[in-house]
Amino acid sequence: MKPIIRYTGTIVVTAMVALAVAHYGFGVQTADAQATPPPAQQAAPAADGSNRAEPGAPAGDGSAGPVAPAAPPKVTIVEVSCDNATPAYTFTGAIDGQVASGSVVKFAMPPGVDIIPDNPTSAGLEVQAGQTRCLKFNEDGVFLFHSSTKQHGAITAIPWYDLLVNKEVEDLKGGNFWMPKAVNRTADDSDLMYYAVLGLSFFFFFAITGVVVYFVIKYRHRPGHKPEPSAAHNDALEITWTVIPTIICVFLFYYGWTTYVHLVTPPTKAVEVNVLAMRWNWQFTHANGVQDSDLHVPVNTPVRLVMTSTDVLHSFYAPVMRVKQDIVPRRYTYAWFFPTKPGTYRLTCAEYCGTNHSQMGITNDGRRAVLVVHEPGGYERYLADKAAESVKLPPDQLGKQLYEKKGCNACHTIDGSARVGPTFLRGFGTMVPLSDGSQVKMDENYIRESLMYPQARSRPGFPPSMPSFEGQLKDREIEGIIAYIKSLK
Ligand code: HEC
Ligand SMILES: [Cu+2]
Repeated sequence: MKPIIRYTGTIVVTAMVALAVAHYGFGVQTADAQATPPPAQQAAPAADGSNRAEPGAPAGDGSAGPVAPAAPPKVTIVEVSCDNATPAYTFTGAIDGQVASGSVVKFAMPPGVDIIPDNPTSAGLEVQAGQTRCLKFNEDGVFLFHSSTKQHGAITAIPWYDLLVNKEVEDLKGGNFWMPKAVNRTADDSDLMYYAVLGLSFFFFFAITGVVVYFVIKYRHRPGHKPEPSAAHNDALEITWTVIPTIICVFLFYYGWTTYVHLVTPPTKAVEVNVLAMRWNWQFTHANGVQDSDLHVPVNTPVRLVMTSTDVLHSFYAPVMRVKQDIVPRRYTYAWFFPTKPGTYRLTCAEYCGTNHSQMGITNDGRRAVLVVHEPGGYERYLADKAAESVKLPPDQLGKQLYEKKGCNACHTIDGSARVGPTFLRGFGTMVPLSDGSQVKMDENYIRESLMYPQARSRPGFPPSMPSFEGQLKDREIEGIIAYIKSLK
């Protein structure tokens, strides 16, 4: 037989045998058909005042009239018995802390340290040295206090899901030198591939380099040493260096291929979240209409992302999920994962998308957008509580929230300085100079037009870079933004 036929034949036969062994012997589990069914999508805004309207607090009487009310300070801190309450936190000193609104906090003050409220809002927040009290914080807010030792402190009550969002990301806890930990069930397969290729590379790098060094020394030129004649060929050697690499390549191909197919094929039954990427912010929309700039998902359920962009290429990247997918304007791309562990994880844009690419998803207080995997039941609670929250917000508060959550703050400021776009501070009611030399009054209509058709009028010194928010803001939300800009005097 000609050598060429012999080699090709050996490779083909070895490849087929290896493929058969890989498939029948070690076939990886694919298809997620038997995955835990997703929790019944509850479209439940149910604004039945979750845990806010507490008996202790005077009922907010619902009718928030248009007149600026000099409302009496609400009683928002209520004492409860420590016996039948499970405290979410325990404070043992005069320190700053964040607590979830509606939760019970236990104060166990050591001798010599007591807590004295600083202002009327903090009424009820009194704990004497050596005393133990359980207090319930019913409303969001900042409660200031000082201690007899003149230390100042603040307890901030925020919605429970914001507490999760503010948590430090835990990607690196439990990770290793090569990768952060994996929280996606399918990630095990792709991690295995990574380590297999890495291990093989290490092995061959050191093996080949070692042999090269050894031969260089052993067969170096020296006086009286004759080079040996090269062998024409060596069957045993040739078969070895054909068969072994072929087996390795086939295994890498087989696992790479099946893992890839699994990674890009979402199960049909999954919790779906719509992702809208824009310069420089995320907008995640859930089944019941709740929108957020952080991604909240349930644990032990497949999650499918349907993603698009309003402007340029972005890329969704959640390292703990081992998922990275480009997001392209005017088309949908998909990603899916199966979170296995509740926690707060990193979330970034992995495609250069302009000046503030590295700041994408950053909030006013400098926090980055995160991926929150909820405990069982937490995701449904999040959807309901979040929906209830946006219904009861006053317009300017809603506007402030949108200003941050819709990413206006990536281009605008509220402190008087210009960024990519003009500042909002003291803008309302002023005359705005336009590129064509004319002027326009910044009123409700101008703001609305700027949001819907940003390029309708251009302003000198600012690039026409604002994305259109047409179809992305409800009327209530547009009014909220107007109210917020009005309030910035
Ligand atoms: C990618 C950057 C960018 C983002 C994001 C952005 N804007 Fe703008 N915006 C601009 C620029 C640039 C201008 C000025 C030029 C123009 O009108 O096209 C502008 C103009 C405006 C104006 C007119 C103000 C004036 O003084 O002329 C308003 C109002 C406005 N934006 C509101 C918003 C709101 C509300 C959001 C968030 C929902 C937002 N913008 C998001 C870049 C942005
Ligand atoms: Cu981006």
